[in-house]
Amino acid sequence: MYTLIVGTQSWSSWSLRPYLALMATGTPFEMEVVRLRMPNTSRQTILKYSPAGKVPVLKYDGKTVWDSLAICETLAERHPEAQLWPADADMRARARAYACEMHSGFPDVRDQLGLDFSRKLPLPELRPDTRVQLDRIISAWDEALAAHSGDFLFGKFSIADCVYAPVVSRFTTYDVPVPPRIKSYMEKIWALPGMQNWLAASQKEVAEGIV
Ligand SMILES: N[C@@H](CCC(=O)N[C@@H](CS)C(=O)NCC(=O)O)C(=O)O
Repeated sequence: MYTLIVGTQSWSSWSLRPYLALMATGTPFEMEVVRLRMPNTSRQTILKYSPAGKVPVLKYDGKTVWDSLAICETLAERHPEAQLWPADADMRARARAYACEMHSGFPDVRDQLGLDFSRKLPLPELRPDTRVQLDRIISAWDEALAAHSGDFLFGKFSIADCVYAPVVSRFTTYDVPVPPRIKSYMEKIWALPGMQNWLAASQKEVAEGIV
């Protein structure tokens, strides 16, 4: 049995990624939510789960895996039947490049368009670096969607989609203008049961005044 420890769902983009991957395996799991941005307690609470002091964290069989991408990779290895990466080696290499580009990049998009999962907010005046990074995301998605038939970046749902799902939320929150192909991709991501669960949890956080 897996336990996934995540952060406040309205804010924790990193947590959403392995949650979607875990949902795609179809395996039952439990989830614990740590409240973020609590100056005196968040870090201490997370340290009880992982020495890295960050969420997400995956626990299973007495083992601990931290970092969203490491968790996704672990799930892909443990659940080959879920095909969390494309079966074709060349496509898999590109899907990994997409995932890693997001995992290690786009700092200005993260900074200026902060995740606020269930809210609608005005689009701020974008810094030049943010604009460049947004354009890169849009052109990378467009290229992948044009190259593969199916609903997702590499045809079938994969970790590349998990990694970009928080960006879909940011684009929706700030109403970032996107071309039709990207809009339809975003709708497919929003239709995932995991996204709908996450949205309901975020709406509850808003209603309860947690965020
Ligand atoms: N590279 C890490 C980043 C994890 C991360 O920054 N998590 C944030 C929440 S989204 C966190 O734990 N913040 C709590 C803190 O910094 O005290 C990953 O991919 O999991």
